[in-house]
Amino acid sequence: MGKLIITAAICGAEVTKEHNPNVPYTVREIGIEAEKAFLAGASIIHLHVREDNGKPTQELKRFQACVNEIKKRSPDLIVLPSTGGAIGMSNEERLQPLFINPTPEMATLDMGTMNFGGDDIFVNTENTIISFAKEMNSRGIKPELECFDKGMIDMTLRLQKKRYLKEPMHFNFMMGVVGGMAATPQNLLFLVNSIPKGSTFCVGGIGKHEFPMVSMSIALGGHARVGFEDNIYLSKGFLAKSNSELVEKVVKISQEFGRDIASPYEARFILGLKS
Ligand code: KMH
Ligand code: ZN
Repeated sequence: MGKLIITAAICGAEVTKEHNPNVPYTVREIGIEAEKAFLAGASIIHLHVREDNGKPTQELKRFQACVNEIKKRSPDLIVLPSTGGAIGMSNEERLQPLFINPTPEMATLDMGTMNFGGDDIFVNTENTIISFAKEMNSRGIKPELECFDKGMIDMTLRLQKKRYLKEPMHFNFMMGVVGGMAATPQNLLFLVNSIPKGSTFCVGGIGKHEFPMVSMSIALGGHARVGFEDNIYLSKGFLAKSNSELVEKVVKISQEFGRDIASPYEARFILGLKS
């Protein structure tokens, strides 16, 4: 089996220091968390950014400052900014990280609208997805296709047929979001069996589902996403002190499965990124 790419989703838009005081907000905190995750084995940082008070923002200036800080500390890392942002943001707000300089190698592309707990709706209409895909294509940015249920894979396949998405495609299956697909082995197998041959995939799970889902992905030849965006606990009742502890845990699991960890250089090769 090929090497494992580890993505660290270090910050997210929803989790706060009230949930875990180690969630990074400031530019410096984000840079340090990314560096620690890199040193532990992550090759991709899935990036959301915050104002110093923790408020999620998609402001280009803030993204640029955070990317500069990350690249200053860990130049090899692949930075994969979010175009999902936070619930309620406009499409224009959400697209700003595509204008980071130099142009990001990858960015998230959320493949459908869904409930997101309580009264929240994460809106991604077909036209929104197409317009985001066009923006990414025109800048040579490889989308990471965020699928929270099977219908989002079907949307992906439709848009790929219409040539809005290029092959080989890279999927991220987020399991266990309230409003998305439950984090069960059967559901994950269904998703993995539904994507075209030659695609790559990564798996993340919310809360207690993070490590079981990631372990399944490792066994199935997929890649792994961990981080405070999805889960703040290292184990039941024990808050992680840093995203790097979550990355270290995946590294151990992967080694038990006999899979080595990809460096950022190797991750670029696996994902077909030009660099
Ligand atoms: N914060 C969620 C509403 C992404 O990064 O593209 C959306 C999200 C997905 O986190
Ligand atoms: Zn995200």
